[in-house]
Amino acid sequence: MGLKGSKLPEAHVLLLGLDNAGKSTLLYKLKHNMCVTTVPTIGFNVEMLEARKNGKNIYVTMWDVGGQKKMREHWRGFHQDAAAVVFVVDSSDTGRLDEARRELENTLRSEHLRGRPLIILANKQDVNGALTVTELKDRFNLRRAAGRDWFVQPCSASTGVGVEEAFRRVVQMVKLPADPATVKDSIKDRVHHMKASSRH
Ligand SMILES: Nc1nc2c(ncn2[C@@H]2O[C@H](COP(=O)(O)OP(=O)(O)O)[C@@H](O)[C@H]2O)c(=O)[nH]1
Ligand SMILES: [Mg+2]
Repeated sequence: MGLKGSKLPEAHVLLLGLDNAGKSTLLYKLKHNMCVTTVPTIGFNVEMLEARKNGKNIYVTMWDVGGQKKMREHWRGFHQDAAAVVFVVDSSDTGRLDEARRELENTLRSEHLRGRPLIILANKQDVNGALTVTELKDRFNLRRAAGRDWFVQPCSASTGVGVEEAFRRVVQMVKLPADPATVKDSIKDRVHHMKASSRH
């Protein structure tokens, strides 16, 4: 969890995407490096992962706030301190690609996320007929992600292929916060707020 009083720099990463994209599977694959059976995220999951950036140890805190419609309004509250956005796409669900693209566009419109790096995970590459990175880039019209660093990484959260690479890319692209103390306080507030709102 991201709440222990560590002094290491901490980067907050938003793990976003439609429900069923594979966010929770990815998070637990990263955390435990094993496949787990997930249940739809009602509230949110948060995991703190250790990494090295520029020769220093850092924590990367990954926030998976759930992709279901009723939770999407809460995404906004997470934007303020985000060091990067990871947007997970089910590359095998071509029927929902437009919906995913619209969600991504909405997310990137947030003032708070201006200039934040974007890592799109073309997940479920193990499924026959899954879109390739090139196809996904075309469908998402990614030339418009101008003004930020972005990268599309193919992966399979269930087999683990590409997952380590995805995490390395995130660590490489995140921007560490200038003032970690301010970030810490707002995280406590946020956890309380999220716990309260996930109860009803
Ligand atoms: N075949 C395949 N299934 C996946 C992959 N990632 C996730 N899933 C499955 O997709 C479903 C939704 O995953 P979940 O992590 O709960 O999605 P979330 O709603 O984004 O958190 C689950 O049945 C997962 O087992 C993947 O890379 N390949
Ligand atoms: Mg989930």
